[in-house]
Amino acid sequence: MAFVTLLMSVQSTVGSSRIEIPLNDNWKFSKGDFADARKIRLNDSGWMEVCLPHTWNNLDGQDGGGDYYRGPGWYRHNFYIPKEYSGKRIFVKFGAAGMVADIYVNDNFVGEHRGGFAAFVFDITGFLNCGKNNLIAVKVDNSSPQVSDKFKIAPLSADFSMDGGLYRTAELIVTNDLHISLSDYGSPGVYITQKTVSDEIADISVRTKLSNDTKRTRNISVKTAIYDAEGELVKESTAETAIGANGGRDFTQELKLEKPHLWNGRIDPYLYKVVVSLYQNDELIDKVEQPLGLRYYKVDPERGFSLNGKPYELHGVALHEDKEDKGRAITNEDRKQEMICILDIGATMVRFAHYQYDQEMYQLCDRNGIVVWTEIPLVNQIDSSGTFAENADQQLRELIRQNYNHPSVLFWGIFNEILNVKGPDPTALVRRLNAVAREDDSTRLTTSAANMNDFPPAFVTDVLGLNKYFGWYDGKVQDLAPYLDQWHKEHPDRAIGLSEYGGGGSVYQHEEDPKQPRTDGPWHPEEYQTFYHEVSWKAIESRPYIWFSTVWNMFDFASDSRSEGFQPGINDKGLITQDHETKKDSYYWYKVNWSKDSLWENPSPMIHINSKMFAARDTNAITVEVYSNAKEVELFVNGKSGGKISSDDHRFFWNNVKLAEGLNHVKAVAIVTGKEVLDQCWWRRER
Ligand code: GCB
Repeated sequence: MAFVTLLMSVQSTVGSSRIEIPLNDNWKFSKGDFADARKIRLNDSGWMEVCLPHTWNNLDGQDGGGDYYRGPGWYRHNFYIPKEYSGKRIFVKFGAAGMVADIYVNDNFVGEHRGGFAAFVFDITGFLNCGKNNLIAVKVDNSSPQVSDKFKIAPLSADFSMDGGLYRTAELIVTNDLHISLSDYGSPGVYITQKTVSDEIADISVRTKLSNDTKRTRNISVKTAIYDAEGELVKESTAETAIGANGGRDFTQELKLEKPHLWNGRIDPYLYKVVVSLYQNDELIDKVEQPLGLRYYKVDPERGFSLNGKPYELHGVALHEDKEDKGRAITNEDRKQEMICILDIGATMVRFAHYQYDQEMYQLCDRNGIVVWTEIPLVNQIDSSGTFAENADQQLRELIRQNYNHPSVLFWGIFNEILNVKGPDPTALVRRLNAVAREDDSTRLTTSAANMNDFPPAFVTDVLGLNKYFGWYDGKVQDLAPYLDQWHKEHPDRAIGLSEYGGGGSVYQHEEDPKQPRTDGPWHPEEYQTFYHEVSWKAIESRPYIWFSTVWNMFDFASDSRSEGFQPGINDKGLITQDHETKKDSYYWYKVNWSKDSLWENPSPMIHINSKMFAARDTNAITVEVYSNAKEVELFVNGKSGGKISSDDHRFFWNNVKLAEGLNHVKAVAIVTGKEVLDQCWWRRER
């Protein structure tokens, strides 16, 4: 298959711009280390056939015990390179490899990449044979940091399974020998800087990294064009330049747009497109397209966040790249489904915890107007070595350079709870990383997520978020509101947001009037999670100084060393189950609140009966709770009205509702903007 794909694509591309050839099918994989795995002649017929994305921890990383396989695994792929490609540059790009990857082509060592979440690219031209079959062999290793210094990179410890493997897609990129660089920390080689943006004008500079892999100085012309959402050219700049032999240079073009159409979050996620094209003697030799969303924003300690000069409430969810039985090897289809949930719940923001995500996810956020906080995996613990710091620098530069052009990204996260495991003072490292972020991108804000009060490193970043679990890990859920007020009072100049808050809940465990459960115990009733979020959201909503809030977490996720709640190996704080199928009641609590937002002129009507999966009841008189954005809701039990009630906080309660022995049909009905909406369920009274 791969053979045919390569042959067909070559005809349309030789002599013109770059081509990208997916490298996802027909891989051979074997877990473990093998001395000859890089060798062309190795007989790998007994190896497993896999496609990318692939991880070896999709099952053992989610089954509890903290004993999932951490070690080496090898991938091999044979591919044919047509003769016509000689004289071209050929690169291999991996979306990510968890955690350390060594690349070999035709038995030659090409290079190593350390860090489990960023894309990386190697120029493999010199190792390939055109007109012949070639072998790429990749050793991927997710050994724990205790094994050797090579693995002492962030994250050293974390509450998620650190899946190994080539868990994103891969491709070959074929360019001419004059091209836009692919060698700058995996970036697209084009950096669009929004120097100033207002409703009146946008001052944009586009810096392109040019590469000349030939032995003489070459003259080229660089055309940078901006197209609007309809594909009409709106601005263009063309200039000639020379690039020295075997070298590269940055080339910057300035463009101005009057009365720009702004990227306005979920209200209007308007995107332009920037296309940088290189020409030599009027022939197109390379081209890169990038999104452009023009926006300006501010975080104010008193008034919170504003987008394009207007208050804009940032509320949403934190995520992980994970899904039941797939681990981190999720597909773009999975990501689209995630985005459907993110939009449906009414989120305006996501926090990509705790590492860099796949490009598709950033693109989905660009297109749908979701504001992104994205961060490096500096989680829980640090190491004092210089190599650890250098690798953290590298991971941060990769994060920034690979995502520089995404309009949805507004915040670069530097760390999360770095002293959870006792270690060296992290302040110097945080200062260093903050400086790296500013150097690479002076237009966005740096941020951090801290769980300790007055934690000095959290005052290094431009803004910050607090991870607070009152009513779960400590205190009562009602403690959140006074805590926030006190913090705000003590730090009037510092904007405060909530980067994490949440509690576990299982759709298989239910309790009327739930008590606060033991967090590390086996009983996490859904009803307590619901109560937790009702109280927490009310505290957040009524405090306009809070600049953002992200629930921990949108989905239950794999954390193999956890042993609590309904299922070992899972962190169950999601608003949706780990298979991404079942929405918990707390999901609907946010949906009803977030869809009433002023952003949505006509929120879609909604009604939801809570505790639907609490199907077996052992009392005959129960309390029924319904969420709706209607003013009034009527409840019916077995066809008989239980009364119409009104509410001004979307929660409707019927106390002392009597269930008959056996199966009961329960229905809630309301009228929202002239439309009838209903929800129903069946509950069985056991005795
Ligand atoms: C946190 C961590 C996050 C955990 C979460 C939890 O504070 O930042 O990685 O998963 O708490 O569920 O305990």
